[in-house]
Amino acid sequence: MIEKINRLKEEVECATAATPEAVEELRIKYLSKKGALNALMADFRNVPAESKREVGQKLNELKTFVTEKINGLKEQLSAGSDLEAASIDLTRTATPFPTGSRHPLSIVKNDIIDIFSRMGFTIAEGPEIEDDWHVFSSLNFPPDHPARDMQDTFFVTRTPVDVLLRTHTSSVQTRVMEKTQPPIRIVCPGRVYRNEAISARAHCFFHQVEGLYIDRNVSFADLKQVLLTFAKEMFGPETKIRLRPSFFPFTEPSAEMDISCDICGGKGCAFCKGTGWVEILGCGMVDPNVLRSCGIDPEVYTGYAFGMGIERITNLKYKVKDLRMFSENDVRFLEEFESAR
Ligand code: 2NL
Repeated sequence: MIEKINRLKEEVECATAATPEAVEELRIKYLSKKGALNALMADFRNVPAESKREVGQKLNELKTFVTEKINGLKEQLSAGSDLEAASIDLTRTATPFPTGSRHPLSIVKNDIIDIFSRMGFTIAEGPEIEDDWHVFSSLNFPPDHPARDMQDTFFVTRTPVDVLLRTHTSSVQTRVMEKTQPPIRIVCPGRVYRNEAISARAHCFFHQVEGLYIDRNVSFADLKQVLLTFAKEMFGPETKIRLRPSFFPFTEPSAEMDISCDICGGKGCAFCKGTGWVEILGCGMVDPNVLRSCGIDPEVYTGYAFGMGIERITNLKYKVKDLRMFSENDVRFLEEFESAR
């Protein structure tokens, strides 16, 4: 019996197969019901009791050996066919494929963030779907302020509480103020929503970067210096700034900032409507009511904030005439801007 087992093992050891059919033949010959291995198993009954242990073990080993051998042959063959399928010319030049380009709003957003990062600001982000408190109430909007109107704001639900699409990224800043004590120095980029009819000059969503700096002894002069640095970095070292008094519910005093028109250099042209100046952002000292609402003591801390539309800055830099271009995804427009790689 042992001899038979050894012979069969040798036989299988030498077996080869060039095709899947040949492997299958081997499998049938050795492993099927009527195969050589089962024949040996049947003989096992006649093995004397004292040899059963040794012979049984050998038989089991043989079965494992044959199974592995046949599986091995199968694998060899399929690897071979993969190789054949992969016999492509690796020296051929690759087919070029378009890599796409960075969206102009992303380019400008990143430029703005880079400039403020170099001045020590970090980035904060928050949800686009917001509640009334973080978008309006905490920011000193009176209950009857027109911005809270259905005409201006997209509401998701009005009961039991107002849930809405944020109309500015200030809600990110109120969330940060609620969670952290000063010093706070952040910029908040993001998409905001307004209930407006879409035209060349207005859209129902646009993008903003707002900034906030709160610490002891922060003054309007600090704000002015940071914004002058931003304007020169963004639009060139010759750029001048001008601040005009304005009003926002969340800042007091408030101002709007113009930069010298970079088309006519300040002499006056159609772009700046003859004034030599173009408006780029709003800013001011954070209203004490806002600080108090967010758990920051206005007797100890002061701060400034500013906000700008990324579309507006992009229009100034790249002279895009129609706001709708930014959301149409027309590749002929998008390809005008720097490559993404
Ligand atoms: C604009 C004007 C502005 C702010 C945004 C702000 C945020 C907090 C507190 C106080 Cl949490 N102010 N943000 C301040 C002044 C102006 O944006 O025209 N944006 C496009």
